[in-house]
Amino acid sequence: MFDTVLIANRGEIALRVIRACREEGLRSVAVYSSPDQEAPHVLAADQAVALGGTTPAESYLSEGLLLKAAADTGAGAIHPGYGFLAESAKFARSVEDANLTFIGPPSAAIEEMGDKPRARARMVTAGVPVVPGSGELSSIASAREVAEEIGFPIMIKAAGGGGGKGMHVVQNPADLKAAFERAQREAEGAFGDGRIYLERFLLRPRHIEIQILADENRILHLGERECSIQRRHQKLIEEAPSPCVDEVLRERLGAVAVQAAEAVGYLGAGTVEFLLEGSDFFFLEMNTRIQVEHPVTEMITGVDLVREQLRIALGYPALNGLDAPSPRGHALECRISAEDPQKDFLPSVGRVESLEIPTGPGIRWDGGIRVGFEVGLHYDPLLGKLIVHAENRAQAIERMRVALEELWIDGLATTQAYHLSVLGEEDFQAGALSIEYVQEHPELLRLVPPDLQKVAIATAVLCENHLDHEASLGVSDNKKVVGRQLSPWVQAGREW
Ligand code: MV4
Repeated sequence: MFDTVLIANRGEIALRVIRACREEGLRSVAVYSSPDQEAPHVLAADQAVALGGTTPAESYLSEGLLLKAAADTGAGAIHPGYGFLAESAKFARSVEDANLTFIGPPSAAIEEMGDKPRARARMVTAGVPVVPGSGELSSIASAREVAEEIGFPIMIKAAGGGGGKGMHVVQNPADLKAAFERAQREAEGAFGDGRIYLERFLLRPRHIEIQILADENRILHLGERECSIQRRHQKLIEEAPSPCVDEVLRERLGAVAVQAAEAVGYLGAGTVEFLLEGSDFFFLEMNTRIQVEHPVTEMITGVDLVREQLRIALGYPALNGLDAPSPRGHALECRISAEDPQKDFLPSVGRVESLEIPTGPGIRWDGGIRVGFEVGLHYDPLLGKLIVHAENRAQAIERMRVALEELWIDGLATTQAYHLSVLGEEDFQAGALSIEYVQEHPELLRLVPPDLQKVAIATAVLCENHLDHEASLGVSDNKKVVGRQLSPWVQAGREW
């Protein structure tokens, strides 16, 4: 049992966990690096411990410092958030060995899912469909044998990879030897583990994932999230439900996801990823953590997934023993990150000069920034997530558009405007999605305004004109127009 949780993370997810702790009556302890001295999560937590250091390795990845901070503050549990140490079986084991609660699955389940060919073999045993492919490949000859059997193109993957790292597509038999050798070399270099395996390469699949919750007695699923809109393995927009999953497919996916979690003795919140090709689906990997996009599931189910993580760790039954609620309406999430779509999504840096967060029915902002905060290059560029919920997908798109037009982050380039162009695009509106969507729609980049400063100036001019106009009408005598009355996006017009 524990009454204090150390949060081994920063940014929006640290704030998200702090709030859930508060609702659950738990004390929260933040940790921070030198550049994060005044970060929002430090101010929000009940207590904060300086780790020192600048790089992640010196701070949020330093297992020794984190365990010491937990001991020093009487924290009985550690929540790893996502990224950093969230999927380190070794860290989870250290936490367990220190007699602390790791808020996540047992370290053995992390380990099992972290080794991809081992996870594949497990899934086959558990009756979970996997992409046709091989086990660990010991030679080019064995690779050739499997490849000829399943047919080209194939994809060579690193056993220790995942999340898009260490993958190589091979189009034809002539390229197999070179690709095999390169994949092995790169896997050894990147993961210190040269083991590789291969799968049939799926063409234009969709990325669908199932949220599960597991307590000591049962495992339940909370439906799917559609995560196909991504770029270089970074998701941009997620939604729930998926526009291509009907109730029958949802129950098939859900049942299989539960089987997958059962097979590794799962506990807590987790996500089972699938690739969907037509109506066929294949297990890809399991993410043994809370995910960035968890809010879309929360919005359509009404379940607080982070609080469920805490409660399951405290020994309560998932959902207090109730059945999974049937989903209601539609939710979208746009990740707002400090990246410049005009510069091939190059990370941008700067001080947040002004910040206006949209509000209203069905609008949620999970953010990790405030005015005055310096966004540097040390960490992931995610600034916050704009999430909406509405009765149906079309209304959710409209709600998101209006919310995005209201959001105002001044001081650095963000992905905000790119999201607006996606929302207006017809394939997106029709739900015609695949993991190739962003690549297949290069025109969306040209719809992004070239320079937000210009929009700001245009707004200022419009405000001036507005003031002049009011003055000429004599209506401004007893009131002062300050700032903008409408979103600068709207004022400057939508034709960039
Ligand atoms: C694949 C695939 C096509 N065929 N496997 C990328 C992340 C990692 N989890 C597995 N990934 C893929 N595996 C086969 N057999 C295409 C991808 C893939 C992808 C998957 C999910 C979301 C985005 C993606 C982007 C590019 C490639």
